Amino acid sequence: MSCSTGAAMLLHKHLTPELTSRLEKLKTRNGWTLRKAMQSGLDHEDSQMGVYAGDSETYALFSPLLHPIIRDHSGCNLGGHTSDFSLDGLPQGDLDPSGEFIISTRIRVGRNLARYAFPPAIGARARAELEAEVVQVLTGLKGELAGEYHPLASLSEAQRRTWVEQHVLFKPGDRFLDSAGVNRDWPRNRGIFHTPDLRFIVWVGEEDALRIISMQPGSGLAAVFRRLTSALDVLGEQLDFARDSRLGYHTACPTNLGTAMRASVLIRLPRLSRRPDLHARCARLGLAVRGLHGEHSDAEDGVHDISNAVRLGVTERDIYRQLWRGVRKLIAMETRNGILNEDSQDI
Ligand code: DAR
Repeated sequence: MSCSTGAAMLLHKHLTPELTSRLEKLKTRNGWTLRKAMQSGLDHEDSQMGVYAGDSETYALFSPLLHPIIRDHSGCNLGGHTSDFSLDGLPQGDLDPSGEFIISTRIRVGRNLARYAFPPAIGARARAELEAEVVQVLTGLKGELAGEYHPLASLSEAQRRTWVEQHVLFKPGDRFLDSAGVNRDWPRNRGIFHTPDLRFIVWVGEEDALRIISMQPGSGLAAVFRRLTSALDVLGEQLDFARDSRLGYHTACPTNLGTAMRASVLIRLPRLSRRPDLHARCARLGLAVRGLHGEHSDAEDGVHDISNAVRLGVTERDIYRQLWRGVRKLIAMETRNGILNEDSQDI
């Protein structure tokens, strides 16, 4: 299914006075209301969506508003979402064997637990219970996934700063997340699980209950994908992830619904970076461009974070294939100084 992406702040576009009067008195079992859902959009006119979910029930109770917003943003008709982690028949060698372009590869998924409120709405006691349940499972992981958990409050400021600079650890939520309530009781019952080689990491209590991350230096996209798939198989057997057959995995932000997967490379594109059409070229390849320090950051020295633009209405296999093909084309364009365009047949 192809998905186009939508326009600017969607809350104002889709919230009518009739919908407001119809929804404003409703409340989920976790106390999430229409006002709380849209507080971030009310506080920040530059929001893309302007809404956050406090729990799975949010997507059902406020569907008259949220479903049009989600359709608009994702370009999908919400007819059904399926998962497919298979790589059979897809290229699995190194995307950039010479290492001239790709600095590192990272794939993350967001997950929330079905019986807890999501970070915007969760209370202090429930956040402590969720952390304890998740840490018990994480610390039981074996083999290449074995590691240790560190509550944020236990980290020295030097260790915290080092890991944040290395993009290993998360910071307090940005102004959008702060308005949505994600930073309440910070840093209590948030933490990071990691393997000794920092190639498998789990953030506990960031924007979603879990951000499950596989990453490594270089361009081994298949190895990163397989490590994540293995982890999700084990974690999914022990943790009840919030999801349904229409929206896929439920996330606090509707932009992450579906696969909740962002597969990315940090890549040097010094020649393409000087061209005004890099973002447009990437968009036509189904890719999004971020700066060196993730969302809302700028590129530095021609280094960009390139990732899949769509998460809903596609499978994890689709995302792998799209990133693979898109990055190969960008590298070909870079080596020919952008002379080729993305639908050229000889790249
Ligand atoms: N700032 C929110 C969410 C944008 C997507 N980024 C996330 N989920 N981290 C907005 O509606 O603009």
